[in-house]
Amino acid sequence: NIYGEMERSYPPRDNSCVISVSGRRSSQLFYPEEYPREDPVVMARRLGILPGGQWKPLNCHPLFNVAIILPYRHRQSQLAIFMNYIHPFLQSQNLDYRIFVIEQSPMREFNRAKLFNVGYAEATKINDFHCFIFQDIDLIPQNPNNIYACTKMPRHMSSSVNTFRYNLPYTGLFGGAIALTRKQFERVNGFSNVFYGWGGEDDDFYSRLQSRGFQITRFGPDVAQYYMLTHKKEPPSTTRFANLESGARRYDTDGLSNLEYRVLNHQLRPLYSWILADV
Ligand code: NGS
Repeated sequence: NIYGEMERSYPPRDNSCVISVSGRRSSQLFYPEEYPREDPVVMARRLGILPGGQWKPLNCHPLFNVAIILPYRHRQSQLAIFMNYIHPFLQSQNLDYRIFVIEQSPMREFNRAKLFNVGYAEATKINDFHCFIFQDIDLIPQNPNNIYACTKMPRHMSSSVNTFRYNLPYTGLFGGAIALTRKQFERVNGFSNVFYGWGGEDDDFYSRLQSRGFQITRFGPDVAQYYMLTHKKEPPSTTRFANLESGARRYDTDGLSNLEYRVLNHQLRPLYSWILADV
């Protein structure tokens, strides 16, 4: 029973929301690109989503309070597919949630890890979020039992992705979609800020967790199924191995502790809070 592993955000009380969801089975035939696409304003109104992509159940007390942090640049159609899919998915889990899209300004290479740190920092200014999901927008969770909330241990959520034929490529993979409580995230000083370009930042983060004595957890492969929206592969960064090697020396000095960035723009959009950051 995976639910015994959950770390609740709020104490249970009368009329707490039920966290088990109907066991709709994931299937190999799953094409979220082809779901009917609703206009964001219409969708927000229909589903009762507040400006900035916030929602919580009104007929029961939610058990989980979650910020979903999505780093972003140049993937407009994926973003639309993701939002169209994820709100009904999250609502079926009765979460108190808010979605943040952290867009990196042009010029420098993409820095996924630093954008996660920025998302954490900006979300924390707004609300005392208990749990953070850090994930890529090209990953669509297939199984509604894959609860978008935190577990007692940091959790690798996307261990079963279609592009890997639903296998975990290596034990230390901690990329894609992960869930950590605020406490867990702060304990490791967040992500490293130095990984510009593709690759390695998630491996560094996994080492951070290990160095602080965390064990990670995963749900079973049927629950943890994801569908990856297709796109061109990014060329890997040439500095990633050097950054990984020197990583351990920087765990305490490189991360949330030295995070610097500028917010260039922000908007409460119908389905998410948008933040444009120069990192
Ligand atoms: C490793 C990368 C990780 C990446 C993983 C899966 O090689 O950042 O592949 O990538 N590590 C390094 O480059 C050091 S995937 O096949 O999903 O594109 O997450």
